[in-house]
Amino acid sequence: MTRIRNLRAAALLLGVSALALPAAAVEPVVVPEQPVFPAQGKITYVPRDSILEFKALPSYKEPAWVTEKFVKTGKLPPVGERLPKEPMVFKTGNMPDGIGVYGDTIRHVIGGRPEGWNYSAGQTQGWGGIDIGMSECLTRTAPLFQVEAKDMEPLPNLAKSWEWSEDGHRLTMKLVEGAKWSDGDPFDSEDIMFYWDDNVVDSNVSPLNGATPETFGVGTTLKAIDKYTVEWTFQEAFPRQHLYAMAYGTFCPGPSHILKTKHPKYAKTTYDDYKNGFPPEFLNVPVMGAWVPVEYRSDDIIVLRRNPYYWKVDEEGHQLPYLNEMHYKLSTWADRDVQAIAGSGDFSNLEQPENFVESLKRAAQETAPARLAFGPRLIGYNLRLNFSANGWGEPDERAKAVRDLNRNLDFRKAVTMAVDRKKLGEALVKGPFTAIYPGGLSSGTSFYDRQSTMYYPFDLEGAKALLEKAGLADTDGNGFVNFPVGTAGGADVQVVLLVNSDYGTDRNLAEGIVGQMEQLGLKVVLNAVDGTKRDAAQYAGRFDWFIRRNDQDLTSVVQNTTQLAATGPRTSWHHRAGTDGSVDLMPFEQEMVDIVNAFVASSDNDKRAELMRQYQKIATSNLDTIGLTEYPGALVINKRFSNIPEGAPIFMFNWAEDTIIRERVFVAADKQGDHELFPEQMPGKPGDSGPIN
Ligand code: BQZ
Repeated sequence: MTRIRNLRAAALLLGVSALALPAAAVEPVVVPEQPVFPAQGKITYVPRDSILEFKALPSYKEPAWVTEKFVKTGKLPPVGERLPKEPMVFKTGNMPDGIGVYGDTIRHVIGGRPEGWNYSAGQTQGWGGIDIGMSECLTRTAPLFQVEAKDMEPLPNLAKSWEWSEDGHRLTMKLVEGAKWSDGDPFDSEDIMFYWDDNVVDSNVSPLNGATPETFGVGTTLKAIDKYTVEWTFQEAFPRQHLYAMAYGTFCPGPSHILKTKHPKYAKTTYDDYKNGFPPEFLNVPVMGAWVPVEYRSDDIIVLRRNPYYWKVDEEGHQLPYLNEMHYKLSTWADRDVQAIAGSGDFSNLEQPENFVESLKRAAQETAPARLAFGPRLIGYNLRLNFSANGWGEPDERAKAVRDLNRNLDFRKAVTMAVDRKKLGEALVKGPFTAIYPGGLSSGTSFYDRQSTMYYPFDLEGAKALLEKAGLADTDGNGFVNFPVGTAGGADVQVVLLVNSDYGTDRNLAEGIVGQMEQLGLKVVLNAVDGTKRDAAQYAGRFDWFIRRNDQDLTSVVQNTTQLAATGPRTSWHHRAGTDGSVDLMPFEQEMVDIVNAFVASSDNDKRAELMRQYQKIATSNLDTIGLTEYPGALVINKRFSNIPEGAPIFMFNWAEDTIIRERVFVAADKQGDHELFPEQMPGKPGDSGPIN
């Protein structure tokens, strides 16, 4: 690099434009060490089997008011008949504050809005933990943050056990036996097969969080053996990796007895009727989760009440959850931070750096109602370029021309070298939080290897030379490069940047990119829409570039692994199948696909670590994504709650709403507030207008 700089300096002295010099073949360097950030809270690693088990207990308990007002009046069967033969038992030894007591609620604040309850058909319930609390999935991974790598395997959940065939191509799964939906309807393999056949495999339906058949391995099949047994068949042998995909959010079955009434395969309806058939006003929708939605006030609040058939207990036989109620105040993500810190809300994932300093100041005061603990640097943002050149998202001539540029490595190098990541990070928050992040795996994941993480340092002049090498020049002298004559009319290159307007951080990063690309001579315009519209546009391929906060694939590798590359027609975030059904992979992308598939098929930890080093080098050298910044998040939770695991990260295998295991969180009797809005009430029947007394 020095040689090139000297040449440029000489050229400038001679009055020769540095641009006239042939752009050097710019090679990346190893990303610099990040400033150390001391994550607060110490994780105590525990054996995987010390968290929970399935077994019958001699007796079971429930809140006294449930017995008095619902069992003795015949509205509910006795608690023992509402539980499965062998309920899930949370082990006291893994509960930081032990056996809890009933009462109180968690007052969440969320920035999303519910489209409806049909998670299986891709509707969001507003995020912020509401879908996590209502949906139970075959396996569970979020609590694994406390389990060492050598002991790592997803926890049983709706699938209470599983067994591999001799040759490793078949996995037989036993479901929890005798569990019921919150309306008393039996849970069994019919629910599993409806989710698989009629929501994942049926290409007319796209479940929330993007499950496709390839999420579980190309060619994978699933069938029911009996009411409580299903059998997976895989092309690879022993692809243990797929057990992670059976956790939240890719294998969380819905209530088939309700959903089938609107699914075109079983009713005279359209797929739109099916997706939109259970609007937020359809209350008491049956769930397997701990709380049932009983109240919805648009733009105000969603209230959920305890599920009378919840299939989990503590070691003394108390049916969970301890908390009777759950609130989701419909506000903004920034307000979630403010309310959690102020004490009018109870929980936040502090994930927008713009709120860090104020939150830290308030939480440091003696009187602060909430505790705040930072975890490792696991929140990261990438700029993702649409790589599809065969029609994904039906691009017009301009968009097609932009995608051709996106597929040009010199163009991607120009873009990445024009990004001043130090400035981007400092614009969000000053201090030791943000770090240069070139893209690829998060520095907080156990698979991260800095030596394999390649980085093109900020170099605006070098970037301009590469833009010229990519065939772009400012032919009309207005400061922005133009398409070559004959392409998109030789107009200014204009790139539309899709961004989620629900977050200040997303918007600030996007505005930073617009400004820095202007310095490069590239015109970027924002398309800022709310999260639901952002997701819809992204899934449909209707974008040139988009900014996305990292998902579990980059922060844990083992969760959502197939999203690390275009391993299937609909797995990558920025490159999916075009109109001919194929994904027009570039050579480096094919290498990434092969590495990810080899990772999934391997159970050898050393080999898996080596494969991820190879992945990281190829992904960052070829700029599969253009990293922007990375920083730690902090869990903010009201001090009255007990059983919050120390060191719980806000994001790793999943978000903290899952990681803290809310169904065993409680409030000691002397700390309970009168926050319940429907005290001593229970969910009604599906479609009822509210809870019942
Ligand atoms: C956490 C999370 C729980 C989705 C969502 C939201 C959607 C995305 C992402 C996060 C919100 C909160 O994240 O920001 O802290 O509570 O809900 O689900 O950003 O727009 O599509 O991937 O998880």
